[in-house]
Amino acid sequence: MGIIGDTMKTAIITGITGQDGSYLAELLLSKGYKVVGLKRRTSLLNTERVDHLYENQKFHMEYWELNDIGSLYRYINFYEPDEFYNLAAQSHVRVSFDVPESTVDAVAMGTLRILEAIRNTPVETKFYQASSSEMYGDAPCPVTGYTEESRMTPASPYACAKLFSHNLVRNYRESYGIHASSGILFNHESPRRGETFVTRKITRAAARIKLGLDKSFELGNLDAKRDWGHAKDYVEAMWLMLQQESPEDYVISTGQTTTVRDFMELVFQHAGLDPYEYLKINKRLLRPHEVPYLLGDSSKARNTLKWSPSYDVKSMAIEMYEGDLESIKMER
Ligand code: NAP
Ligand code: F7E
Repeated sequence: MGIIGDTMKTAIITGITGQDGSYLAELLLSKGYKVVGLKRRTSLLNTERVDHLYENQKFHMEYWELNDIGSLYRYINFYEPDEFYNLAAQSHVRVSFDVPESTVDAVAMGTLRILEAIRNTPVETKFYQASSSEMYGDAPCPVTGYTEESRMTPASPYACAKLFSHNLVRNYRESYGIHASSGILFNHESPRRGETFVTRKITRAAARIKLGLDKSFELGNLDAKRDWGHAKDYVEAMWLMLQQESPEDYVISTGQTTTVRDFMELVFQHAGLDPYEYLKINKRLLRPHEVPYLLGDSSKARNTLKWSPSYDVKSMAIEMYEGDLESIKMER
């Protein structure tokens, strides 16, 4: 009889060095999985988010890139994964306007390459695709939030490529019977969030100003609204999707939306600071096409997966600020 923490399952995770990859690896290892993380070669190691996992005998790392087909077949044949989580991507929306070709190749063609490898190897592998709320773009939002059925009008190269992959997952599921699911995840953050995403920019800026290290910080559009959740909660939903008998797509969100301005004020107020004494608006941080409003309706995931978030935006923001304050103090 299988018990929690004693599964014989193997999972491959792409994007292991990223925010979500690290939390998902922790979750799966705690359930007893063998976890194989796929990482691209970088001139600096870039494994800070997973360094603490190396001592676990069930954690393995292999080199790979989203455009490397041969290695995919090799790892799938060798490790025979029960589950494959595709989290790798050039995930910065603003940057995707600067480097559209490599972003689209990695996000769109990268997914196609993995699905083809799963289809053409004799290994039964369940597949998870990291879809995104950016796919809705500026489509009209229902009062209760976007659902799995809402219209999608992506507004960046990143979002167009994610929508291509999203459609491809459905197509491979229907055409070849692959257990492939997409999680339409709304923004999720954590102390491990990349430093150029707006929440982490704000919590780091507040911490550095609090410690007297900086006298100002820059932002772009303060009016955009996002449905912000915590990455730890969201990787749980990824795993739940692959435990279902039939593969389907699910919106994962908190159901609460907040402006960048309100998020900034919340963090600075917690720090005992007035943000407007330090804030500079930099037009270079605006996007050629902004997504103004995102709110998700995750009723399907709540009902079917029995998933619900444990953090709200305030508890998450405070955890991020306190995390930054501590780590900057330690660095000093
Ligand atoms: P992240 O922190 O930016 O991590 C992205 C990962 O992809 C990193 O491990 C990165 O490697 C890897 N990667 C990028 N380009 C690659 C390439 N060409 N070949 C191989 N690996 C490559 O992103 P995240 O926040 O964890 O998000 C995980 C996934 O969910 C992404 O697909 C993202 O688009 C999607 N998503 C995120 C959110 C969110 O709010 N966080 C919401 C919806 C969907 P390096 O460390 O070497 O750069
Ligand atoms: O921007 C505004 C910006 O870069 C949020 C990715 O994980 O979530 C993320 O994409 C909002 C936007 O995240 C700055 O204009 C203002 O309206 O933190 P962000 P994002 O673009 O929503 C989705 C779901 C993903 O799938 C992506 O992978 O904040 N904003 N001032 C700013 N944004 C940034 N980055 N920097 C600023 O200075």
